[in-house]
Amino acid sequence: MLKLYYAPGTCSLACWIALEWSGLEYETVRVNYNDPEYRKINPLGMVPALEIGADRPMTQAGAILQYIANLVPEKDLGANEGLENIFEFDETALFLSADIHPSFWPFFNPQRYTISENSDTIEMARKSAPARIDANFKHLDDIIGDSNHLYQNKRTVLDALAFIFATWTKNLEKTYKDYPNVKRMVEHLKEDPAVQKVLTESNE
Ligand SMILES: N[C@@H](CCC(=O)N[C@@H](CS)C(=O)NCC(=O)O)C(=O)O
Repeated sequence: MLKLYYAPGTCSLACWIALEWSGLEYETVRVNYNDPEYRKINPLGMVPALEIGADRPMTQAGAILQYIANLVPEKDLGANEGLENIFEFDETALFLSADIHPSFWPFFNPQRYTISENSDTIEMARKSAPARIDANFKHLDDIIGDSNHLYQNKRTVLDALAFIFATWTKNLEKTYKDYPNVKRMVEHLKEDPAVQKVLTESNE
């Protein structure tokens, strides 16, 4: 059975939501990413990781999400056929994983972005984050446009990842509610029973 390693509030919850949408059987394991035992699963000590019964666990949220989508083509959670359609999906997936996600890192772990141990300097590193987050959320808003989704006006695993990132803006001066299309997408997803289940169970 598929086994998802997760931590509350993290990008790993997007994989959990995708698993719910997939209808596949799975189990979840809550981890503390500082736990040395978990380093045997993911040497980087990050979530998510997905065990599929193969030699080694899978890592990288974007790749795991696409894997889940590919397991259940009948659920239509991934790219549409055709080179350009696949490109558009990959382009948006990489924007999420390689642009939006890292823009939050100085906000959550500012100490990694300076060699100083001075708390004012660390706080300055943290304050560098919102400008990039804002630029990325403006672009995300444009991608969503007047639909409720990130990709070709249909629900895909990308929506789940964007949803989790949007929840991370809650302690910023500008939250997801300041981006009208993102706000609409988030509100749409908050009505989804799979999303509600994951948000509830991941906090238990
Ligand atoms: N590139 C990885 C990044 C995963 C990642 O940043 N996970 C965060 C939670 S959202 C984490 O495990 N952070 C722990 C840490 O940075 O030590 C992916 O997309 O899966």
